[in-house]
Amino acid sequence: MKLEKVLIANRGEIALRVLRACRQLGLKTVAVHSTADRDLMHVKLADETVCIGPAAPKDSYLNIPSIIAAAESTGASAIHPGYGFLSESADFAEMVERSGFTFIGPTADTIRLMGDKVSAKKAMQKAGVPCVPGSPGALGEDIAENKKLAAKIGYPIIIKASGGGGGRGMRVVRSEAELEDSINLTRREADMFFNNPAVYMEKFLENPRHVEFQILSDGQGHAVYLGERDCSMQRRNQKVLEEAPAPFITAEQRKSIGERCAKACVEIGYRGAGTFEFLYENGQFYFIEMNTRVQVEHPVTEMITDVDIVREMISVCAGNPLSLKQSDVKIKGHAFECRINAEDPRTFIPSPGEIKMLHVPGGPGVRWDSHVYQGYKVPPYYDSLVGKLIVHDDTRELARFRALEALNELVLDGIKTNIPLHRELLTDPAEIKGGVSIHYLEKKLASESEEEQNAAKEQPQS
Ligand code: MV4
Repeated sequence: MKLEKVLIANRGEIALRVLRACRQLGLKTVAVHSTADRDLMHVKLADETVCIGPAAPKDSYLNIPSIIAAAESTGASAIHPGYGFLSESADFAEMVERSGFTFIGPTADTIRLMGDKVSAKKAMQKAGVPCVPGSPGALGEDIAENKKLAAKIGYPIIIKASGGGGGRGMRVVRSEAELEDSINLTRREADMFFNNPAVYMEKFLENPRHVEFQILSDGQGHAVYLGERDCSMQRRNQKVLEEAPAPFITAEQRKSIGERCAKACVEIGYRGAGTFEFLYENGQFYFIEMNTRVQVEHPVTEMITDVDIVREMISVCAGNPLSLKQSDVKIKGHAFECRINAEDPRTFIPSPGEIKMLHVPGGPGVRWDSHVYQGYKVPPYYDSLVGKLIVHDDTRELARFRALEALNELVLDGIKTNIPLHRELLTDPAEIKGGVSIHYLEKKLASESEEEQNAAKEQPQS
């Protein structure tokens, strides 16, 4: 290992996850934190700590000069960005490398390529990854031309901002009459939000699943795929419950798509951990975006493959060749991850505050990835994830039982959490069957609130 000391440019559970991987590799750690995060668990455990600014993310976890200065002053050799914050900022990766540190992730050029959804799609199409049918590139100004293109693709279509991603800057178009206004509106939003007016067109898939492939690649000609995850159970682009492998995906499909993703990584010289996001509908995979970071839900893949994704991403970014071959990757059993959020289980309003009592579940096949402890105060400034409950067992049904048992053992009092929602989801008939679409949860919540309103009308006195 050519690295000695890693600065962790993140907070919460992922900062602790990265710290654990560093310890496993014999690396020293530097925790940088905001003034609101002095009490974080990984700050207590790190070899060195640096306060990089006030609570507001733009003044601390998004403050590039502060983070680089902290790396400089502590003599760190590398920076791990975690997820969110600066993890997919090409400018940050570039600044880190120019300042003489190793960025634990792909090169700035790769992040830029994938951050621009039009160039990402072109690169993946060229590498043989199946994509959603759509415009060959960014849309031009000629409306007659765009109408022709949309007619050829077939309505409904979706207009997406090339600089967007993760569900921001998109508009569905159901008929030619709406096309011109929709393109113009999406363009203006794209220019405002992403400083890039480029938009593109795709066939709109009405009821797909979200299935993503995890890859590891060393940028030295070796890449492996670690199978796929199903992340369809989401609300407003926030994933709630993830699993691996994805229900009803065959070994042949896994191999076929996985091999194409791995080959694409070799072709673009990809370094680190990466995720290919697909929509899956009627037995077909359609690439939409690539994430160039470690993801929240990486543990479900770790559980079914026994590969330490975070350790491996650090190792390859330190310049080591991939420590495993594709033939070493064996998918075993089934895993679920419940994202436990500090929020009202019905309204989803964040619920920061002190954790008065905490008891975490345990036993075989149970993993708790969390930075919180009894007496910890969940601050109001950041996202509401307080822990991830990950379970593994031989079959999907056994893993589901295990998740329910573990949720029963879990005590997290003092703040509101979405634990009741997870209980509800893991006993939902459609979830038991598996393979729900990306719209399932929102439809379920809408129909439940309608039922409640009807019940209230029938009994106005209560
Ligand atoms: C789509 C789509 C349907 N058809 N593209 C939203 C997040 C962004 N990563 C891409 N998204 C979508 N792209 C086509 N051609 C539906 C969505 C979508 C979605 C995708 C994955 C997970 C959740 C979603 C929720 C709403 C819409």
